[in-house]
Amino acid sequence: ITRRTMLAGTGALALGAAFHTRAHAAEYTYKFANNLQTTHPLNIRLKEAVDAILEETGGRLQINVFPSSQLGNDTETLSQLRSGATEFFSLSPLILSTLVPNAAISGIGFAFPDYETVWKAMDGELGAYSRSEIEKKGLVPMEKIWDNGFRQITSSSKTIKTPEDLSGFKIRVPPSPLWQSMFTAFGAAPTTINFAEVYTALSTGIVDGQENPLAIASTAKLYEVQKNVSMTNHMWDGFWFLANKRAWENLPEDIREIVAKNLNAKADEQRADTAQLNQTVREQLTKEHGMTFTDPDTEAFRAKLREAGFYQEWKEKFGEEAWTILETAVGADL
Ligand code: X2X
Repeated sequence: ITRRTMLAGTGALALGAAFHTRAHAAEYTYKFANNLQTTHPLNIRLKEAVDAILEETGGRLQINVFPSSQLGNDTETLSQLRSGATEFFSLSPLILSTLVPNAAISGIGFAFPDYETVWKAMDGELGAYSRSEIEKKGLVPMEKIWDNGFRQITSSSKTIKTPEDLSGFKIRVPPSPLWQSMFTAFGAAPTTINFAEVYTALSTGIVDGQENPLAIASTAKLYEVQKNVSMTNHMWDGFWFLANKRAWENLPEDIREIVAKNLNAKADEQRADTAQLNQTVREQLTKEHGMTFTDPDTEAFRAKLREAGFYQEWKEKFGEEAWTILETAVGADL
């Protein structure tokens, strides 16, 4: 072999190696969709998780996060998850209930008195029951649910002090029969709108109010279109981290273990962040964004649901097994 051929060969090898390194694409490239702003603790911790997963899989699994409903609204993205067009999606149990009816069991009004009871239930039998219902419908839930928080009612003008103040109140609710049922039981006029369209619906006056944890009122800048907050704590809500079954099983076992380990580990950090934010952001919403807070008698709202037959209706819908698991988890008859 002449000297020139050897040099050419070495050059080609070097170029090839450089090309391979530069163009090294992950073996698996998956999408993770969610409906929250990049500033929400869910996206902050999720970014850390996907970076750790890329690192620990040696670059084999790249998960690209699409926040703020970039791939579509919640209803559309749930369809994408089912078809495999999107491989991962974080979704409220109540919106998921359009596919998995009994997943909404964790959203029963006033079921959880505090976060201690929430996590004991969701990391215990109630969470296991919910995940088994989700798996029956062909989706793969990660073990630990992430936190959304206790939901509060906001309005553009009206102060919500008593259940009677909700009479005829034009309130947006997420796409879920349980939300529709709850606010109908309150005597309000609920309108189903996906979260991606909420800010516009409030700013144009299509609805006068909405309900969400304070962390979302802050990160979604709802304070720009809402003036009052009524701390009803009417429901705890979370985000199941869901995978498309085919996409999940397409991953080698060692990669699946790394994904589950990191997502479940970050759940604990996100729960702490979100609870803290829901605690501290009230002062910021008041002082920096001029929101007015009301701390109503929440028992009056709970009594209104009972009088309207809300608990009886949902006990019948969910069935004895699920209802018993819920009442055992919260340590009370609802
Ligand atoms: O749609 C909402 O209000 C939100 C963001 O809280 C949920 O995903 C249920």
